[in-house]
Amino acid sequence: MRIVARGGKIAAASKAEGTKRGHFTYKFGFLSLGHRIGTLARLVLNVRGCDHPRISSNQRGVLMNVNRTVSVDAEPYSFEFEPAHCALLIIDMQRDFLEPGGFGEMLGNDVSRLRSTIEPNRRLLAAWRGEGLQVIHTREGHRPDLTDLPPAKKARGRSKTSIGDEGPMGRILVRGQPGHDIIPELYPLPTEPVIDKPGKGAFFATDLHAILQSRGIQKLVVTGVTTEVCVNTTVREANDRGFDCLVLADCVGSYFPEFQEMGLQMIKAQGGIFGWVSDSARMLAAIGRSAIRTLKLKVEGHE
Ligand code: C5J
Repeated sequence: MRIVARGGKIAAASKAEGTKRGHFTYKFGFLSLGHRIGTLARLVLNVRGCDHPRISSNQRGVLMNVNRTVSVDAEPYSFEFEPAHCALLIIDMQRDFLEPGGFGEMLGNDVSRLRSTIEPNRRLLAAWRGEGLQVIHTREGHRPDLTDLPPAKKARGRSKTSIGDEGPMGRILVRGQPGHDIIPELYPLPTEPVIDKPGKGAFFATDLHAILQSRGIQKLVVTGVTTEVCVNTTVREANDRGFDCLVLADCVGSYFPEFQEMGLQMIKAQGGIFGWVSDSARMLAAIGRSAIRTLKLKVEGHE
């Protein structure tokens, strides 16, 4: 199937080579024919006369060729990924860490410090979903009977209330309690896996690795809280398992400004010893560029 623009209208022409590698039909094989034609029609009609970086992901629809390489300006050097093999991994954006009365506050932290991460994550998530790319969420927490809670973790901090105790948002850091849930702004869609993890790293005692392998994911864009604890631990675990990780600085947060700074430095230092660091603006620009490039090639008949 070749889609071409003619006089502002879309014409679709069947071709014998329609399933060839690199061809539109092949690359969008998971979409129905009607959806593909409708999507490209919307794309062409929307993009004509638009300044491309300003096209919102809703306007664009499923624009990105999922097998094309996207290049994001990052440190220590550009991060490149094929959208089909990359997932957005959002770490622990739970009420227990971001709202008063939860685990974060119980440990003596000012939870308002994490709230600046919500809006960049929300915009990124909308764009990512708009392109039909993969999203995975994690939550830190424990079984209601606390059998997966190491006594050392329960005792740590020596605070009056600890994990499993009753708080204003239910039992602290316990699965199924209101505080354990993800904040409404970033709430997972039913199609997005949610990894419940008992530890700081998202690979420890979870099926995250199996999910990434079964979905052919090799690279991760990592966001969430907190930068130096669960984000860093997960990036290190992922790195040791052979995944490339890009951390977006404005989409990760810490209760401590100095840990935010050093948590990011530690990832990208020494030539990217654990991964790459960029920000949501540079990622959104890269997604926009890739979508437009794909569209131009299609309209010009190169794909
Ligand atoms: C912490 C986390 N900070 N999600 N957990 O205990 O980073």
